[in-house]
Order: sequence, then C-alpha cells, then structure tokens
Amino acid sequence: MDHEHVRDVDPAVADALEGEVDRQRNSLQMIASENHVSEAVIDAQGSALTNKYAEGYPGSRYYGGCEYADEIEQLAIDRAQDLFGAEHINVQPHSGTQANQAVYFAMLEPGDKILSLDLTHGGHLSHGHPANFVGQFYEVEQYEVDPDTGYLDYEGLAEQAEAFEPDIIVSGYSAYPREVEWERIQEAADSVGALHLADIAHITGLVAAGVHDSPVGTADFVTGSTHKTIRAGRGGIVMCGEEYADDIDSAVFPGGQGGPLMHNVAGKAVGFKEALEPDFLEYAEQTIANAKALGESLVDNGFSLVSDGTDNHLVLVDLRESHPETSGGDAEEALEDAGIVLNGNTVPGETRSAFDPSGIRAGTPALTTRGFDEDDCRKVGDLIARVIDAPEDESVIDEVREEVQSLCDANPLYG
Ligand code: DSN
Repeated sequence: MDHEHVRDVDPAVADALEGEVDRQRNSLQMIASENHVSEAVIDAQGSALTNKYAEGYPGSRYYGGCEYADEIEQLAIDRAQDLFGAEHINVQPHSGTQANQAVYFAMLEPGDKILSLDLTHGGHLSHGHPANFVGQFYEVEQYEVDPDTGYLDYEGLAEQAEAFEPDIIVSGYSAYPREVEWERIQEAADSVGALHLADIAHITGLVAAGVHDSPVGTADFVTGSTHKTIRAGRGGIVMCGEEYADDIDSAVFPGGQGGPLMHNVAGKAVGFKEALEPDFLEYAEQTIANAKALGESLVDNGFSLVSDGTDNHLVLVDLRESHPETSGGDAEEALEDAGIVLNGNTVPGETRSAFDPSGIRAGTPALTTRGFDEDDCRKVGDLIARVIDAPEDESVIDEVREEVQSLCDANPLYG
C-alpha cells in the first residue's frame, strides 16, 4: 500500500494516507463499527468506476456506457441475495443512514410516528435522534432496555407500541451486545398495524454468516451497512419483500440520492464474494468468540458489562461502579495513547452526557480480521484494565503500548 500515484501529485496527502495505514497496522482497532477490508475490496473501491455516472438500475440507466456498471451492480445484488436470501435488494445506498432514509421516505409521510430505541440505550442517530433529520421530520418516541438486565424489554416495547400506535418500529442497534428476537418485535408491530424496519448495520456480517438470527423474512425492511462486520467496504444496503421493491428503489434513486457510487458498489460485490467463502463463517464465529473472551477478561479485571456479557461482536462496559472517577472519554483518551482505539459510549441510565459518557464500547471485528484469537483478546482485556486502572500513569501507558506493538507484530495487517 504505497500510494505511489498520490505521492507523485500530492505528498501531503500521501504522507497522511501512509500514516493512516501505519496507525491501523500498529494499534488495535476496537471501534465496534470498524473493520479492515481486504486489499481486493480497496482495489475495487479505488478503481476507475469512481468516474462513472449510472443513475438508474442495471439494464435501465439514464446514461450510456453502463455495461460494466450494470455487470458489477448485478453481481453485488446476486451475491447479497445468496448471503441474505431477501426477495429484493438495493445495493446503492451510500451508507446505512441513507438506507434507513430510503425506507422512511418510501413508507412514511412527514409527521408519521416512529418507535425506536433511545440512542443512550444502544440506538442510532438515524432512528430518530432530535439532531437528525429523522427526529425533525417525524414524530419519534423511544423505547429503552430493561434497566436491571440491559436486555431489550420486549413486553414493555409491545405495551409502548399499543399506546403510541407507531407507523413503523425500528429495531437493530449500534451498542446492544445481545442477540435480537426479531419475531417478538414483529409481533409488536403486527399487533398495532405498524411496519418493522430491522437495521442490522453492526451485525450484517454475523447475519450473512448465519451466526446471528436473521430478520430477513420476518421484518418488512432490513437495512445494513457494508463496511462493518461484513467487510465489503463503505456503503449501505436495503432488503425487502417484492411488494416494496419499486417503492424502495425509487426512494433510493431518485428519492434520496443521485448517481450511485459505483466504485463502492464494486467494493460491495467483491466483499460479498469473500463473505460467501467458507472461511467467512470461521471469521464470524471467531469474532463472537473473541468478544466473549474479551468480556470475560474485563469482568475478571473487575469491570461491569451492560447485560453482563455479549452474544455478538461487541462489549459495552459501564465504568460507573468499577471506576466512578473515570469517564468513557478519559478512558478512550488514555487507551488511545496506549495504542488501543475504541470509543467512549453512553450506557443505559446514562448519568453523564453523550460528550463525556460513562462507558466504553469495544468490538472485535477488526482484531479478528488480523488474526486475533481468544487468548489474544483475553490479553487485550488485561491491557485495557491496566490502562483504565491508572489512566494518568505514563509508565503504564508505555508498557501497554509495547505489549500492543507485540500483538500487532504477531498479527500483521496489509502485508
Ligand atoms: N457510527 C457508527 C457506530 O459507531 O456505531 C454507526 O453508524
């Protein structure tokens, strides 16, 4: 990854690009929504398709010269169908948020009602936060996880749906460590005549591999992003039954987007092909095993986990009991100095703020891609504990930084 063409034209950007590759190589990327895509996906995304306009869909475009764009988009759709089994799939959304936007735009009128999980309980901005367009164009009410267990409260959700009478219920989360019972949310939606959108952005790869229950065939709409656990490069995807196909396609283009980012669609096609290989199942299983090992190690080191553990690729640590003086932001900063990159995160019942929350969120998708196993992840849990126990001790930070480097050297990334 030498960026030689960039260097010829723009050494400043080339230096920064190489700096970023070195940063990823020499530190632990534990932001739960991140991953390391293959060089094949990077090659596809950095291709001449960035030049091509292709408004429309395969076989029906508003511009000439789309023969290769058609071929690639159809490959992406076919492979996504093999992975997820949905009747209809649109691979053009630029991101998971724009995939969600397409569903809202297709199915709701401004002022319609959305019932979704509160952001501080693990939801997402695009599910109805007041600062997002969704919170401003629609009437949003939010549900919460059970404060005692950290698990979704399906009965409470059904009662809330009955009282609020939403037009759509949104499930699928950004900081929820447990398996989701899609059928129970569908039942709540059906009982009040609401639609159900399941946003699997974080777990798209786990669902594709079959290691996490799939909402496809249960929820009316399933959206996802393609660069997280599925490692297919930046972008989004929408899946639905055939009866909604035309509405969704029109809501993506021309409703919400202009020309598709065909270079990203090519990345999706390549990443989906990789996800169809048998070793992707091993990857997905290992990602979950690693998150469980990380969580156990943190618990052994005295930390509290929201819901006491994990079923997926992430753990959510509530620092309030074990480290009441340390905010998630303080922990994030000290850990980054030690080469462990994750994010401060709100926790259910948050008593600080989104800018200075009480927890940290840590994921294993990227570590697993570079070859980490359970023993490595237990060790990472110990290293996280050493830093958070002494976030201002430079000698601890330096020692942990060295151990992080050894782990990185043992699990090399990008050649
Ligand atoms: N920003 C992503 C996350 O970190 O969960 C979701 O879009």
